[in-house]
Amino acid sequence: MSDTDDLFGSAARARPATKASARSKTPPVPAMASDYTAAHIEVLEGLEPVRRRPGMYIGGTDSKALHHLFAEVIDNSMDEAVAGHASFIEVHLGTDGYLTVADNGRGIPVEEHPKFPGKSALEVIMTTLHAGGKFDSKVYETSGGLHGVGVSVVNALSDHLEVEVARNQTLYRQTFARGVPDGPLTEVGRITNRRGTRVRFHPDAEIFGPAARFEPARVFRMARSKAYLFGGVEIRWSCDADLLKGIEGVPEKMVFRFPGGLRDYLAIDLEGQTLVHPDIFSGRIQKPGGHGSVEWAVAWVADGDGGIASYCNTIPTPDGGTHENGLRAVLLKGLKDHAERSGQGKRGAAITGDDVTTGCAAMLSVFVREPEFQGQTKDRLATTEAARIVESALRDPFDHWLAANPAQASRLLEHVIDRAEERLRRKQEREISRKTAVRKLRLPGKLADCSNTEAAGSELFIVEGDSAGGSAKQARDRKTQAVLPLRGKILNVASAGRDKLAQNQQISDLTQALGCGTLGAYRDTDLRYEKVIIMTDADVDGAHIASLLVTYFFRQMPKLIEEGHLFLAVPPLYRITQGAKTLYARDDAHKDRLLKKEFSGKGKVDVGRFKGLGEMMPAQLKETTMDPRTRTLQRVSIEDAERAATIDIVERLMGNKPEARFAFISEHAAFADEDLLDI
Ligand code: 0RA
Repeated sequence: MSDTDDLFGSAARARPATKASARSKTPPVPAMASDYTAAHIEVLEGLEPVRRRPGMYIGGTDSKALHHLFAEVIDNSMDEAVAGHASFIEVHLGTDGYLTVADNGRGIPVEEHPKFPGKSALEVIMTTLHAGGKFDSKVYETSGGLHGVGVSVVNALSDHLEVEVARNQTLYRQTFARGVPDGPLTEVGRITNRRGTRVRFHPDAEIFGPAARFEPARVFRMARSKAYLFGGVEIRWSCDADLLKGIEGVPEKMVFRFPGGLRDYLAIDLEGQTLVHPDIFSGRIQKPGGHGSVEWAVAWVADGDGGIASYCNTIPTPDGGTHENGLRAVLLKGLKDHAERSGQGKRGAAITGDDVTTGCAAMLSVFVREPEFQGQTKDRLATTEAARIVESALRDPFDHWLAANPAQASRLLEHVIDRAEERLRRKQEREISRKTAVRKLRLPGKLADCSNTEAAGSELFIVEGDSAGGSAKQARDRKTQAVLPLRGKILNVASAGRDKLAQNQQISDLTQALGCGTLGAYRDTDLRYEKVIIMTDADVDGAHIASLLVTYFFRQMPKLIEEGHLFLAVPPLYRITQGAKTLYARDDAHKDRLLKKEFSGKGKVDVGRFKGLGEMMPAQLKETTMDPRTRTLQRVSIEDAERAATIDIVERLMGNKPEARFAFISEHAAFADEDLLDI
């Protein structure tokens, strides 16, 4: 339409507001700034709620809310452009923190507002809540403004805002501070080379905090998205160079123009990527008034994840929502139907929505009335109607697209079925590996493991009998010490055959607890403990069990001994008490030495002999045998083990003198110095 002639034809209406008012029967608008006191109060009352509760209008006072101001201002210009009145929009971000949005549209009307005598329409729009859309719904219907709260909110939350309108070959200007006019709308002069509206504003630090700044990259992306969401509108971006230091991907100047809308943007975005099919599936269903409109562009990339970028009323919805669900559903249904039609129904049945959308690069834009957003950041569309709108809009076009390109449709179907089969295969693999992991980690039920998962610093106590096992479990440091009780005598490894060995519960418990494997399969790195400590009673049976165990290690995992991991605990045989003094002796010789050296003739000396570990109090067991600070450990050398493994030694150990065991060990053990502490 020929806007200028129609709208600015009347010379009278082309005059500034003051003169226009003079011509009308309403009182003139005051011309002096000082006369604006009344207006101040009125405006303050009108916009005060916005300043008092900004969150109610722009969703908060954080960076997202701050950038919402930009959306609000550019949306007004977008409306003008979408309506065909403006052909470009300029966006400029300055080092001074001001953001400028200008268009070459009709310009905000400057004439006296019919409902506010003496005030220009511009001033009413800038200072009255909700005045933007309601000014004259026939002429001024918002598109992006579907969600708009009006430019007056931006005005209220800016410490300074300036509007310039080039209209009727005249340039007008009005400035505001926190929503209050600094003075009336003034006529700056004649202008013939320009028309339209220019809004320049600076967000109020009182509202957004002293550090609040527009982020160049964010404003850049928002401006660009407006350009592809309203294909054909040209947006000219510029930003002061100083603001772009250290910021990548944001140029000082750039012109956005996507005549093909989302399709054009997606094509540029996917440049250099291989598509499964050559043609982007795209379309647009436009409803009068914008409500219920949908635009989409969809492609599948051969490698890579793709991704869906969706918008509702030009607001990005990075967390998806109902509109994306609608897209997923319609693509899934379309492909499954196509599989059916092409005799692939069975394979197609396995396809899920995720199979269709992984590798799918899509842009989706919907317009609905009063959209509802959900989630912490309100980044997900909740309006159920949107799913239906998208589905019904895309159903036929997608079927047609598939039918019209049989070759690429079958390539796409193959690709999606591949995804489904790959997903099922992976799921199967995961299940198998979980099972093996469980098997690998399955520990014997009797094992009281330590909480430390590292081998370094961990110890396993192999304990004879359940009662000693119980004491040991109480005496241990559960962080670093594990306890495995073995019931009764373990199998004589020397005489047992392979099969018998494998079937023996005690042996298999032990092997599992150690985790390192046996013989050729032994892996020192898989050993779950740094020290393996055999802890048996200081009697004949205990000695026998110890020698059987040492023999087992010697035969099945000699490396464990060679690497110095195997130890014998040295529990005491005697407790000697005199008054408050208690000492423990590990054998007869030790007892005699202690009695001579440590105990005087004064008072009764009591010498008690432990029958077994189970007889000791946990605290005693801890102090005498398990606590690294007070215990004695004997490291078993490979030579010791070799001797233990020979029958005659075993017989000797099985003899009636338990002390012989210690004599044997003392003779042959390679002591670990750090552990050698006399009790
Ligand atoms: C109301 C009516 C008309 C235009 C506008 C508002 C308008 C607002 C903005 C905001 C930014 N740029 C804008 N451009 C136009 C048209 C009716 C008329 O000209 O009388």
